[in-house]
Amino acid sequence: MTGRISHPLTPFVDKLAIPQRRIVSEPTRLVVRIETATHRFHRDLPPSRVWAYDGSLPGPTVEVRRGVAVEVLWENHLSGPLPVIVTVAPEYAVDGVPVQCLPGRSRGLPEAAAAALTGFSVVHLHGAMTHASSDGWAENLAAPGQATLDAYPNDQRATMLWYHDHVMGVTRFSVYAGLAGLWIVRDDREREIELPEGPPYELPLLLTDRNFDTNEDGSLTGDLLHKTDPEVMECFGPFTAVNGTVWPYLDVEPATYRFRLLNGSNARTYRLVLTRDGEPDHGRITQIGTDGGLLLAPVSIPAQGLVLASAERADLLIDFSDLAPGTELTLWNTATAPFDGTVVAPATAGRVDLGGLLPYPEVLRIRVTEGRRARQPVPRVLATDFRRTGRDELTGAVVRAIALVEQEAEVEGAPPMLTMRELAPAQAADEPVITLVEPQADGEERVTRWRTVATRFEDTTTFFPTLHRPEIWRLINLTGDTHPIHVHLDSFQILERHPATVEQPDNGITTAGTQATVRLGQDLDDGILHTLDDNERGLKDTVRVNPKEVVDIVVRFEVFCGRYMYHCHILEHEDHDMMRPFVVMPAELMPFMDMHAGSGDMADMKHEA
Ligand SMILES: [Cu+2]
Repeated sequence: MTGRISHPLTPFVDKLAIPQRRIVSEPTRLVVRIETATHRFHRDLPPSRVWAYDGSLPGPTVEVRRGVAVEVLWENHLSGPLPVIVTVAPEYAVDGVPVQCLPGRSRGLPEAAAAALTGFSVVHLHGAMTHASSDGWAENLAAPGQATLDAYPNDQRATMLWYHDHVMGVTRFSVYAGLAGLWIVRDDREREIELPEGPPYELPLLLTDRNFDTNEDGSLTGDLLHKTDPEVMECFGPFTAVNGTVWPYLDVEPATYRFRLLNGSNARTYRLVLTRDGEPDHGRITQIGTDGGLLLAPVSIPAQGLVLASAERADLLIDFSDLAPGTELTLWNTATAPFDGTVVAPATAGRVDLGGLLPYPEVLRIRVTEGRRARQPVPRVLATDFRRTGRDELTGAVVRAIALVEQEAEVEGAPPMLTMRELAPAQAADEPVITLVEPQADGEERVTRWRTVATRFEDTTTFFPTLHRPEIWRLINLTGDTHPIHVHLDSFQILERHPATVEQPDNGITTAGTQATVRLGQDLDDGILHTLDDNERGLKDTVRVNPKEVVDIVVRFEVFCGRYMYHCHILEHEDHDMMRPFVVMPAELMPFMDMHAGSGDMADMKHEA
């Protein structure tokens, strides 16, 4: 399905807005009001009611030097109801067009439970190294009228973080309502290599997809609409906003710019392609950083385009210095939804795909103007403060395995249940297990069996990583979609991405058990590149796990102990129920921990690497 539907909003007529900056140079306490406000997403739209930090969408960008501690008093002044109409359309398609492609409720009724939400909040600073008490535990809520004081040491690598709401079960609505903002940590290395700092040459770009309700005549009301359909549980909005403006334009001088991108969408993955005169024009883009800060050396973006799933970031240098004033470039999204990792040629940029829930591929128009002509050389060495860990250095490390599992609903017509199932080595042969088959260098196969020890967020904690000790976490995707998995606290390194075949018996997925055979290292002809991209070789806090894939990451918690969480960053998945806790403990306390079922297997797991 590739037909066109009309543009209800004119693309590229509003200027890109830069969120207000809060530059912090010495230890400070900031006060941020979490409040109900109005925001205009496009000049052709009436103002929308939103929830926003300090009344602005996105919230103010906090910019701080490494090691400068910031406390934030998050004051909850929200007033209900939730400024989002939440609805499940009664059918997947109307007149052959999937309803999620369209604005308006498509005959769905507002969901009463969501309409009753009054504005409980909790703030998580994504990617931050904080004490657990300031990490924004999803159940530690502030009601309207209450406030929370959180401490952010900012003693970590320079990078762009983001703060957003994280309320248990309804994060998808409160972030969609507008509760997100950026937080930039800067350090000396960035100044040494003379990276642009601040506007006009350094620009944050926060991408979000949104949908709006319609009047009887089909015109847009401006009311935010979280619409799903009976077949797709995620919300994929048809309109892309950059820093809160739908399809903005940006004027640039013929100079080098630093774009700091974040995908802040609930569920939509972007594959960004820059075109000039209708052709991909990626030679001028150099990626220098990712979620966890600078890469070791600059890299090109992948040939197919820059893929960013929810919560992933990219730090780019883009050189416009060769271009004449009047030149126009366009940033497009070529990723269909739900995203499954399938590669698409960049030449498809600009193409509509209604079946792929991509009615409007526009993202941003860039116009070159008169001005300072200046090309910034890209340093050949970027980060000097980390190196990649090899598998040979991980002998004896604890190995943990997590299966990403979709279970059909027991009630007909209900969406499937998604869980992250924590696994432990299985002793008995008579229980449902995931069998992992791994070819070895000597031609032999290594076979391990894993039973399910936790599936839901409220199940017993089974992950107790030891402070300072590296661990390998294996993410095994048994579903048909890509899941961006985010681990709170320290950034991690992606060790390997393995292609894998998955065989599942009928009824292999039950509420408590998981049965499958997963064979690693197969050559798959499934249109997905099961390899690690160059821009994934830095430090990450969110990793895409594609279908038919096992991704091994190396986690190591270096500073803080306590209770944290990891989860899928598709917010509709995080809310139910792809989220699990873990507890970091110092080695000296481990002998005193009263371990529960599941964690008793740890002794066996230590020899797995
Ligand atoms: Cu997911």
